[in-house]
Amino acid sequence: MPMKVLAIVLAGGEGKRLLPLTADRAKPAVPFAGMYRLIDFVLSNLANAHYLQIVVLTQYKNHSLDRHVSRTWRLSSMLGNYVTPVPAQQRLGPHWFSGSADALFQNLNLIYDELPDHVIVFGADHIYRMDPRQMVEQHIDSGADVTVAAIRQPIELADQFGVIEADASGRRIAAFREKPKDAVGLPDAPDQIFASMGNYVFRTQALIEALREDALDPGSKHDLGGNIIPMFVKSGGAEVYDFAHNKVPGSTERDRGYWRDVGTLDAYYEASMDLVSVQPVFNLYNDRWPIYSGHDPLPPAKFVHNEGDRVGHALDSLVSPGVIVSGGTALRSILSPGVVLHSHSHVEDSVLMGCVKVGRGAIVRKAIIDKNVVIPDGARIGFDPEYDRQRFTVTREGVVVIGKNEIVDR
Ligand code: ADQ
Repeated sequence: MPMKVLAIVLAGGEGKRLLPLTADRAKPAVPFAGMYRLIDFVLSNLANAHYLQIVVLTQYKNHSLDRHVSRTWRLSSMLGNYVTPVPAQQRLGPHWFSGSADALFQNLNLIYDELPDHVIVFGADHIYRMDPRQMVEQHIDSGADVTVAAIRQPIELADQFGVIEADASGRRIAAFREKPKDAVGLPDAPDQIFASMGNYVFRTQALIEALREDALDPGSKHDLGGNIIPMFVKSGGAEVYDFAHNKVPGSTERDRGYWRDVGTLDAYYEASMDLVSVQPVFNLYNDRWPIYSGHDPLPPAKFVHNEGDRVGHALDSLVSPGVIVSGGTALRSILSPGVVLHSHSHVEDSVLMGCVKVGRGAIVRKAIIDKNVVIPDGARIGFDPEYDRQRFTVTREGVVVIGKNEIVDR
């Protein structure tokens, strides 16, 4: 009998560091690369691996996330397959925004319903390709209670991750510290740490027992990384899965091991600009491990040559369906569905989300512009950092970010 596996995707993150993009949507619902939402990457990894019983736990501002998951990820139920968004239990008071372990504890009934042998618990806000079957295989072979996926990261980022120290075998986790300020580098690379990717595989019974014990602890923050994983490390039942060994069909030396936590605006921007570079590291076009998404029925993108010498064009850019480039120019940019560039407008090094309109003669540089924003005729964005800072969010790296539906003056 093959092992039965239930996948749970944690999609309740607030994503404060992505504000204003998360002002009225959960972080996993943030649009990416024109055609996707962040959650599509983890769901595609699970679906490509044929893990098709998937529960998505949502919480914070979950409206657009629920709508996206229910509309896009409707699987045929005939074979018992599903992707079900489950909102947080309606509890009032200070406990509303509870930790990830509490979210699992509140939904233990979903695990009892399926009675899986193993439970995959994956985060929802990373850009990567991964075949989770290889991790599950290692987990089953080793007999571990939990297996944690890990990747090498620069030591400066240690305080953003769960940091893993493996024992001499390189497999058993000897120590796990959530977001430490004083991490020590790896023996073979002192400038790197082994970071948890926030992706776990649990033996079902071990998970249930750990969640019950944690729920009774008044001192716990009910956090998987902060509380549950350290519990397993103490009992000796935690193993590490090295993501560097994961191989996905169609991947190359170049994109193998690519994983980005786009938790900050600058990281989001950098991952987006990779896609418009001439040779991106992340290959969106690997159709042997597709990234799935859904979108409204839209006409093809159109480039219009409308005013004498003005030829509407885009170079080194991703151009989605429904876009109209009418005598404007896009360079190294992502144009999401429904974007319109009017005559003599110029957009460069920017991400324009759905239905952004750029007026006649307007210039946009190094910006992320959220849905429906109208850039008025002749406006200049990304030229005067002081003026931009008064009106919008400007990141440390100087990226101007304009929130959804914000009104922009000239
Ligand atoms: P963080 O991402 O900081 O670190 P957390 O905020 O708990 O941890 O988010 C983890 C995942 O759970 C995200 O996908 C988030 O959307 C979701 N989530 C959080 N609270 C939730 C809730 N109550 N209900 C549903 N979903 C919820 C984690 C690990 C680190 C690891 C990094 C890798 O704790 O050890 O290194 O991920 O990015």
